[in-house]
Amino acid sequence: MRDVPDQPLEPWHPPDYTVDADGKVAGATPGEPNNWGRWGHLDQRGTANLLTPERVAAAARLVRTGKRFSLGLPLGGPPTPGYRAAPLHLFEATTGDRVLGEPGLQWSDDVLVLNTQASTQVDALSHFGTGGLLYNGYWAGVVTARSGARRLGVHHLADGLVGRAVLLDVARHLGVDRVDPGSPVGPDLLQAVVDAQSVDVGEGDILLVRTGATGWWMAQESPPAAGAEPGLSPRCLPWLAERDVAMVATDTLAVEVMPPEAGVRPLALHVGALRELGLLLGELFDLDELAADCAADGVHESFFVAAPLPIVNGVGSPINPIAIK
Ligand code: UVW
Repeated sequence: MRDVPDQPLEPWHPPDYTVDADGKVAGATPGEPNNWGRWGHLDQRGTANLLTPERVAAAARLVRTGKRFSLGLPLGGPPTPGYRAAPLHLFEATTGDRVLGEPGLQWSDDVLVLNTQASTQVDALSHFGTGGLLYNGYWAGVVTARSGARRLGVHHLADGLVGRAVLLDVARHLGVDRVDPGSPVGPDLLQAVVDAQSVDVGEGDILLVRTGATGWWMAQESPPAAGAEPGLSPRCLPWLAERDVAMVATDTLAVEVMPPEAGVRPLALHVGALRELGLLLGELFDLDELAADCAADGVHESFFVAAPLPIVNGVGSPINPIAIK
């Protein structure tokens, strides 16, 4: 066999911190702004705590016409934006096979092998950290290949992401089909869209920010590999924290602008949202149909329902979010 050179190794220093029996790093401090400790020392739900029964009931009262919009991309069929493998969809014991073979009862099963981040999805708070730390001071080592997310798993969100959604149509506001790839949406632009649409954004809201990216991608005959895409600048984090929103979802792969702005660490918004604020992130939302309806009737708020799968210790879940107007 030919010589195989050893891969270079990074030096590794044993951690100089202590992890307590709760899976938390003793004495860990968050960056700013943050929600560590706000819902308790052992909280694993972050801003899902803002989706209170009162807010859910108030959001349900927004329903006027009963029109429903699925914000989920098709699973299978056309390729989904991104670099993750398409779902593997297998059929077992199908009706047709039973008709073609021995007559009798007909029934079908199917099996889906799906990267939970590969299509429309919510990130669990265990999905992302930095410096060995996750939301609320949990140690990043609580997530292992053997056991999954032993803290901050997506099953903690299984009672649903339900509340008032507000669509902020950045692309329409700018008069473009899609915001340019690599172009950041900063807090001033978010506020300009809020003002132009005459909507309010407040505590516990679910923000749906449309850039046009997914619609553009899905319309391509030969979809390009994932690369640059528009998205939120990490400069939006204080704006989001001040308004105390429960979730931010976009029609992009990463919510945040890719590549990052000059001088900004990659995935800084993921860190600021998931690790510091416990702020739920939704990705690859298909917002075009809802946006067209909002533009037509001038109503940008809706009742929003999405049910993460109760995947024990999962770091994310596919969802089919529904907006009801
Ligand atoms: C990464 O790309 C690592 O995460 P996400 O799918 O949340 O953007």
